[in-house]
Amino acid sequence: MRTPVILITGAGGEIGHGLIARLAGIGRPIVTIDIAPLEPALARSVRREFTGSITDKWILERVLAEFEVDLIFHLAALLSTRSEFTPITAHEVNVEGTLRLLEFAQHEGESHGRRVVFMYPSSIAAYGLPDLATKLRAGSVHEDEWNTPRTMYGCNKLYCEHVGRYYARHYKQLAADTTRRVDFRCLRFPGLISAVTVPSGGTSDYASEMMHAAARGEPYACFVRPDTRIPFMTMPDAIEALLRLAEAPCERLTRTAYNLAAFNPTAEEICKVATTAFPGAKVSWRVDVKRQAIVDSWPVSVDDGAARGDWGFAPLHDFARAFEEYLVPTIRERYR
Ligand code: AKB
Repeated sequence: MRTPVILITGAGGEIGHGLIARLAGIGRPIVTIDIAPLEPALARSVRREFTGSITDKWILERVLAEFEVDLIFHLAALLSTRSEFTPITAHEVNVEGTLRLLEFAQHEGESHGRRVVFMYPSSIAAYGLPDLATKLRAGSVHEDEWNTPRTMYGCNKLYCEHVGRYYARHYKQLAADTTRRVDFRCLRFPGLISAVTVPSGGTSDYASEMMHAAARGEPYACFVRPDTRIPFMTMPDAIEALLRLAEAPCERLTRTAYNLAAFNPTAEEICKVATTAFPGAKVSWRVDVKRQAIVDSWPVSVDDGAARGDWGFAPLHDFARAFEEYLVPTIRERYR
């Protein structure tokens, strides 16, 4: 009998870094897929590494042939800013890649006679408020409000939330001999800030970029206005949320997609913390109107009552603790 493994796609990205480090401590075997080879430190914690695109059919066929997968973290995606430059590629990776992986999960479940938990990080990009005045008036938004994304990435994420729900609840409903094997669970992440990695290709990246540049003593030109406000969360809280939802009893879950919220500072508030913690920091404001329009379509905050009620989501870091206890000391140490 084969030992069930965890499959992580997009394993070399920001979430993958934190997740692999955390899972390595639990001792479950991990198999990864990423477009590039993993850093040696990450690769050491992994049983088997496949290098290639999630859209390459043969990679999933090899995983299917060689491993019994019972838990998937599907992290591979092109983020919001990058997707606007290459929308067709974004659709291929973000939608077709996800569809292939859902089908892979169904086949894995059929081969091994079990449900496969499919963890899917969605995003606040699934929302699209039409203008700044509406955004400010809307306040904290519920999962089912304002689902009219402005970006290709947001459209991709929202659509895949629905396709995942289809696999989990209605897959081949007219075929009498089909058992649904995919247990799809999705988190709508806010902007994530990590002390150990710097994001690329996203539109919430300004928060991380500002902190890391400040610690390196490099000037930073922020691409959004100082009053820009969207929700954020620390990477350790995001990883904990992924693991907690993955383990939650199925009967407790009333939805397939959950909002998460931790804190929602303005860019100016982040700048104050950065310049106080790193007195050499030089932040200026050079607004990119197109990226500004994207963050202006994302909510000020989200209602995460369902996540708290159904599976006990409880982030450790509010704004003060995120910076005082995690970001500032860890980033300072990193660049010392
Ligand atoms: C992005 O900016 O594209 C991502 C996200 C909010 O999903 N960080």
